[in-house]
Amino acid sequence: MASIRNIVVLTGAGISAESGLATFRGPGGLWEGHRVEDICTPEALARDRALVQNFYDLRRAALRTVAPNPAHEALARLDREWDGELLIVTQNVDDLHERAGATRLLHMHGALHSALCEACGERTAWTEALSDGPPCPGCGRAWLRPDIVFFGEMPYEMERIYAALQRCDLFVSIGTSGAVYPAAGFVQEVRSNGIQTLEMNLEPSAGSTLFDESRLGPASILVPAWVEEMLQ
Ligand code: BV8
Repeated sequence: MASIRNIVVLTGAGISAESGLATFRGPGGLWEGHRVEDICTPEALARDRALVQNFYDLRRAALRTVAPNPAHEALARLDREWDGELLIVTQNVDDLHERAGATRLLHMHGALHSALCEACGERTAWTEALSDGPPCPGCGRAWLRPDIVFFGEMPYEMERIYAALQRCDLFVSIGTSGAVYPAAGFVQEVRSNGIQTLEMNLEPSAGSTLFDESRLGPASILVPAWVEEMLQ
């Protein structure tokens, strides 16, 4: 680990599971009762705006009922104390990384706590419901949608992510099933540059065999232990 200066950490729904937020593809998962295609696509928003808006209104409201867990706290500690480069790339749309204190962070699939205006393109911090069609703070028109990257839409800040992947010495994946691209392809991207890779997950992800090391177990145990190792 001595030669490690620059780290990229990818997180998925599994890091928030112990905070009480449902993951997507596990039993009782978020998509249960809904087909992903019915909710998380531009076509779904056009076809049944109320269904999609309500789905995200419920999840945005649920943020008030959960708190960061030791895994989020540990990554925030690494953020504070790591003097090399660090970028936390989260697929999650919850605000638990921020609330734990992480700052070197980006949401590649958008955020529940942000709204996007389909009329003027402005993105605004947002905590309330969108179903009742509130006016956009920028242009005043009632075309706000969840600032979420739907399937078929381009994830945010891909240039910045790939630049960080090119520069890093260690790529760590935490709590993701490796089912969704392009995030699931990042490990492949860094392997070709001989970068060290570590996965921490409750069970082997789809890409487990691509990682130099795979630690299985709950993030609230594995992540604090790993951060302790890195900061020694
Ligand atoms: C795009 C929105 C291109 C918010 C989401 C090949 C190449 C490129 C693209 C594709 C491709 N094949 C198909 C595609 C298209 C598609 C895709 O990947 N489809 C999949 C289903 C095959 N990808 C896209 O459409 C992406 N866009 O590619 O654009 C493009 C090019 C040109 C022009 C335009 C576009 C957009 C993808 C983003 C979609 N939005 N979410 C929301 O509703 O939340 S995806 C959704 O899944 C979430 O963001 C979530 O984060 C993400 C991934 O899920 P995970 O986070 O991994 O969660 P999951 O439940 O699956 O797994 C949890 C894991 O945690 C499990 O492994 C479990 O074991 C573990 N776990 C559980 N508890 C714990 C734990 N681990 C540790 N501790 C615990 N306690």
